Amino acid sequence: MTFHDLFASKQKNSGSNQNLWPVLKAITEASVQVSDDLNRAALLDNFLGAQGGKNVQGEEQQKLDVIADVAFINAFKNCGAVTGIGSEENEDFLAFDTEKSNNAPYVVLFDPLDGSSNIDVNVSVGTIFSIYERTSALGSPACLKDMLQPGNKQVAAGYVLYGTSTMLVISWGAGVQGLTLDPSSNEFTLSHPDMKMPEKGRLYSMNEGNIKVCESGIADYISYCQSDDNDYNGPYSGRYIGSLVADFHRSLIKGGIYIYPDVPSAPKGRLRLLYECNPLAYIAEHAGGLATTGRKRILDIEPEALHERAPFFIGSKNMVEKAMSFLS
Ligand code: AHM
Ligand code: MG
Repeated sequence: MTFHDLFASKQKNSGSNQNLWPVLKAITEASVQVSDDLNRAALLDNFLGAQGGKNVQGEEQQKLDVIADVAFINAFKNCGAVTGIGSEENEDFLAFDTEKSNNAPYVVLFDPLDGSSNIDVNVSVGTIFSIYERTSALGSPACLKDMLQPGNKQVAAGYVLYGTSTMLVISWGAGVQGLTLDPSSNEFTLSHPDMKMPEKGRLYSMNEGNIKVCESGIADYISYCQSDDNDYNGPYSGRYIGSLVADFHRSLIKGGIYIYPDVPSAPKGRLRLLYECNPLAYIAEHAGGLATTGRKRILDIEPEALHERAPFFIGSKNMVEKAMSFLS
């Protein structure tokens, strides 16, 4: 079943978000282009390596970060249903501010290419996106308030994983659907209907280089995972790709936990609330999983800034609850 047919069949029953399709179509079009760029990057001039600039968070931008950012911005601008966007790669949000876009109902927050330190080494990366209805009046340009909504207001969210195949995992409130890109037709086709995250698992995912500098409860939880004295009576397996989308996708399918706590080099956590934590938290919860800061639900945080960060514990419900029980 194609993405369009899937969306149409689910909408028939719910009737909500009727105008969402152009936004979802824009995501598929840009991600097909990015997928193609990633596949051929090493063969093309000027696709691999650093761009030579830093983004607003002081991180080195890769050429493909910028190429992906432009692809998604253009797709959203042209789709007619998005009034403005916020992106990891741009300091300020962008109001498209045309007559048509000022009357468009949605804003999108996104990380165009997550895990970009993995591009040059041919390891999976992803795009993460979050869609909201605007709060400002139709007829006006998008404003910052449209962007700073809590995750519990998302109307759709998801990610594209550029892995051994390219997959779109998405929810618009009707379960979590996984679609695989068929390269022969460039169509996303339903491959993983109604995805559910196992309630528990035996895989943990964390940059363990940070274990000695984060709060002691985290080291205690990781020791629990590694001990004979846990719910499996033997060590879990550690798995860390360093691409959030890929690490999360594994947990979604097999069961597991991903942790990025606050650390001295990132005192509020490394991951960005609006376009990394919220969309994945939305997917996790719709699949039966859990996402918290270690202390509170991610989706209930009232954001204050476009690029704000949060500590992130996400994955199988029982595992996240267990990890949280180690924090004082
Ligand atoms: P990015 O958006 O600049 O790629 O940063 C986010 C990435 C995540 O994909 C990944 O989980 C994390 O940063 C890795 O951080 P670290 O290298 O500190 O383990
Ligand atoms: Mg990112």
